[in-house]
Order: sequence, then C-alpha cells, then structure tokens
Amino acid sequence: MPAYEMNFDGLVGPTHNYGGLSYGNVASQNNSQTLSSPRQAAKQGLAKMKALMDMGFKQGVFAPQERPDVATLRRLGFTGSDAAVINQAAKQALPLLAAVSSASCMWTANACTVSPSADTADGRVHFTAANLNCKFHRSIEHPTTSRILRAMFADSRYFAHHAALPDTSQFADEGAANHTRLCRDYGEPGVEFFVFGRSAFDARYPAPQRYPARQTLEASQAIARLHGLDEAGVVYAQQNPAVIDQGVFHNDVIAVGNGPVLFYHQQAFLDSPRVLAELADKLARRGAELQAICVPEALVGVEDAVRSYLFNSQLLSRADGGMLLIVPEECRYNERVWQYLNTLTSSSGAIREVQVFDLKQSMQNGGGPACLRLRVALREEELGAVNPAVIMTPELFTTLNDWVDRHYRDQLSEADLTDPQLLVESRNALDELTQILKLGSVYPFQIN
Ligand code: SUG
Repeated sequence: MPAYEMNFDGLVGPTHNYGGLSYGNVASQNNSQTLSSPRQAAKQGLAKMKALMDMGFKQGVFAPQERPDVATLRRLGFTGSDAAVINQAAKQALPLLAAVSSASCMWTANACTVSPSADTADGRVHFTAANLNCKFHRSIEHPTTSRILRAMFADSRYFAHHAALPDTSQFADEGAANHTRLCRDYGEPGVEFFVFGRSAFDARYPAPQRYPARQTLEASQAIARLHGLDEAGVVYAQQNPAVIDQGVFHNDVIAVGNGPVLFYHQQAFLDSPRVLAELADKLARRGAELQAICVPEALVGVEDAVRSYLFNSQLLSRADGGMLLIVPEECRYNERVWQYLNTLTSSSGAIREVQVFDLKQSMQNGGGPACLRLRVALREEELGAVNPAVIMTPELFTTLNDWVDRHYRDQLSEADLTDPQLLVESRNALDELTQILKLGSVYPFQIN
C-alpha cells in the first residue's frame, strides 16, 4: 500500500514577535526586541507550504494558538477582565506578558513526536505532545497542541494520542526536533532515532556547560515505550554537549534524515562511530542501507551551521528517487555553506537539488524550514482519515492568505503586546480559522 510523508507546517500566529525568550538559541537572543511583521511571517510560511504542494508533496496546515495566553496569566495571579489581566501584567510583569504572547507554536517540529503505524505495536500512528518545559513560553503550548492534534487526526482506528510527559526537567521533551525516522519506504518498519542532550538520572552522560540541554534520554525512552516501538527499531544517541554550547539547541539544527539518508555535521553526536554503526545495523535489518552524509568541520564549521541553518532543512524524496533539500535563504549568504551545497548537488549522491526559501521572520527567532514543519508518515488509508480541511490546496492557500491580510498586523513591537486589543484581534482571527480548518472548539476561549 502506498505511503507518504506529509508535512504539517505551523501557520504563524498574529502575535509573532521577537521576545528574546530562548536562552541557548542564538538567533532568538540576537534579535530580541526588534520589530517583527506577523503578516510577513505568516505569508512566508504559507508560500513555503504552497511551493511544496505545487511540487506534488502532501502538505498540511497546523493552526496557531491563542495569544496572549490570558489563562496562564490568571494562573499566575492576575485577575479581573481579560483586558485588566493584560494591563496588570503589562505594568507589573512585562517579561511574563511577552512570554505568554509568543507565537512559538509555529515551530511544529516541537509540537509532538510521531511514530508511523509501521513501527508501532498496535499498528496505529502514535503522537505524544511535547511538554517543552525547558522554556516557560513554550511549556504552555501542549494542552492546546493536543486538542489540535486530535482535531486533525481524530479517527482512533488509525491514530493514538498521548498526553505530554510529566512536566518536570527529568522528562524534558522537545518533540520531533530531536527525533528522526530512517527507513527504506515510509510505509515499512523503520528505525526511530532519538537524540537527547542529557540524562536526568545517569551521571555518566556529560552535559553542556553553557546552554541548557532541552531533551533528556529518559523522555525519549518514555516516548518509545508509549508508542510501542520495538527495540530492534530504536537507536538513542547523545548530542555532542559542545555543540549545544555553540547554539545547537535541538538536534534538527545539526542533522536531518529522510528515507535511508542521514545528513549531519561531523560534530553532531557523541561517539559518532557507535551511533552510525548501530543505525546502519538496525536499518540493514529493515532492508535498507544507511547513507550517511557527514559534513566535515573543515568545510562547514558549527558556527556556520548555526548561522545558516544548513541542517534545519527539509530533505524530501522526489518521485524519481532523488532528494531535494529545502534550505533557508541564509544558506546562500554564507559562502562556505553555499559552496558546500553546490559541491554536494554536483556529486552523484542522494541529494540532487537545493531550493532556497525566504523565511526570515521565523529565522530571526531561530526557526528554519525544518522547525516549521511536523512530519507524519501516513499510509493511504490513514491519509484518508486526516481532517481534509487541514490539507493544503490552491483554494485553502488563497483563503488563508486572505485571512492573514484581514486579521494580521504588519508590525509588532514589545510595546504593542501591552495592547489588550491584540487579544481581541487574535481571537477573532482564530475563531474564523477554526471554521476554515474545521477544528471544532480547540481554543480556551471557545471551550470556557
Ligand atoms: O524553541 N524560538 C524557538 C525556535 C524553535 C525551533 N525549532 C526547532 N529547531 N525545531 C525555540 O527556541 C524564540 C521566541 C522569542 O525569542 O521570541 C523561540 O521560542
């Protein structure tokens, strides 16, 4: 039966801004307080979705969340009407207001971890929402993320949903950004590759010194258990703590995989020979031959990788078997990276083509093409069970562009976040969006 990889891109929400909220994420820190454009951000994302759809890839849309998150402000002691809550927070605790206003759910690679049905014990596609508890502004995403996932993948014959892991640092989980699935074909059993930054309980694993490691081994192991994965199809690897300290806050900033190909930086993992041998061995038992493409430090340094987001790319299979790499424009501006990419595509390897996208609005917060999408491998009948209203079509593209034009501001500064009207605008936009995407009541303001 045919199977596909479908990308569900996060639609950027109306409050997209540069809050400088992610310590350890160099772009987020460097662009703190600069002026953002929510409208441009949403349109850049939509343009990527449309381009992939036009090339024949299966493309979906993942709805944004209600921001500012007034319910969270209430949990933190602010009271009164919604406007009063925002006004008090603006006066007394601006950093909190900025955090609950972040449109960070756009990076759907962090929404959850997905295991396709070919890998799971019960033959269903499994989803575990990520608790994202390393950063306050992201830790508030998972309840609504779970509701949106259920509204997109509702049929329990095909889809199984797990709540986020316990909300403590021991089970810190960042979702698919630290998870890659290698396989021969999307519909066949594959190897799920979990990359963690530290261990919560085992002191033998080193930890980074400067920046936080956002994923624990114990979180990854729990997900493998919840999804009913067979040990023969699971590989764990520790991210090199030295690269986390250079700004590689997720593994998808230093490696990307697709089919049997793993494209990664020489410094990405601790103990690379062991990791690659285990991947090759387990993949061979699944009938596939690992194609490891290592980018040497001598050609592209970690700093270049972080600045250009070379690895935060989408590696996609073309119908003729060749692969296409979707990279952010910043790769073209980096001479070493661009030269490397030209050499790569002119060699006779798996990656034959590179396409460049302008995603500057998201990139300035440390989110590249791969951060913006959640991959879900689906068999034909599972694809048929996905909520059809979230599947990108030329009509939906037009509708969403028009929706953005009508509801989004062109510019947003930190001062604008103090305006209670932004919440009203955001709610109006989302209320309409739930109808466009046929999601039902997924937002707190609709449920209360
Ligand atoms: O979690 N940035 C996000 C970027 C996430 C990128 N995702 C992947 N690599 N998969 C983060 O650090 C910045 C928000 C701000 O500073 O306003 C932010 O949350």
